[in-house]
Amino acid sequence: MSEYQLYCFAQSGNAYRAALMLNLIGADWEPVFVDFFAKGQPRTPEFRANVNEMGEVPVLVHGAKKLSQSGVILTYLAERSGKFQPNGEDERLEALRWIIFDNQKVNGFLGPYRFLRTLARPPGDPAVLAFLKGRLDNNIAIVDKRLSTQPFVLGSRPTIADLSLVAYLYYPADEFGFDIAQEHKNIGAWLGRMRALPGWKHPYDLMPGHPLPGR
Ligand SMILES: N[C@@H](CCC(=O)N[C@@H](CS)C(=O)NCC(=O)O)C(=O)O
Repeated sequence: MSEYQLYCFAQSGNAYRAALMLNLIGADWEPVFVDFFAKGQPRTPEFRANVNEMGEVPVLVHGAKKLSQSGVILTYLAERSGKFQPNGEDERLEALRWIIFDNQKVNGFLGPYRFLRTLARPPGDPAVLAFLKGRLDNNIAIVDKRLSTQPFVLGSRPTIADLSLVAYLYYPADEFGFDIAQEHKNIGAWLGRMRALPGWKHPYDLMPGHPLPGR
């Protein structure tokens, strides 16, 4: 058995953060497929009792430890590996600030937007999509501005703040109906820098479950 197991599925950008981090630090890890689309597995009593009471992926298993929330998983892996770690108190707090902003306002809206637009059956209410898109345009522009003066979120080197913020940004533009990298040039360039890191892989190549059967 590998050292780490990651409960995940290919369409989950939240899980991608953890999967990408594991790959970039060269960890010995394996995915554990969670069938969200056909079985609604994270919503089952079994999953909540045995894997994560919050009913979510990602969940990282490391020996007796079972961690959820991608920000917690990223922090744990950074501390263990010494890689992508913010240095000192100021950087640690700054990384946490961007991870929370990302979870709530950037990928926290982008994930549901893509899900309701492209993956949900039936698709989401257009009024909900319009609300999310309006918030997204504003919040993605904040990240783009941040990246206009420095190559990575905290400065000159990539950290867990970058790994959090890339969550949904490598999925195909047609799943969103707009091209984030094209519309936001600083984000586009930054995604290129992240893609160049040794061990980078696309979410559909890193986690099981793509393509969805029958789609
Ligand atoms: N803030 C969480 C978000 C996790 C999350 O929302 N995961 C989704 C998959 S992308 C999930 O498991 N949803 C289960 C459900 O909606 O039933 C994190 O960063 O780990």
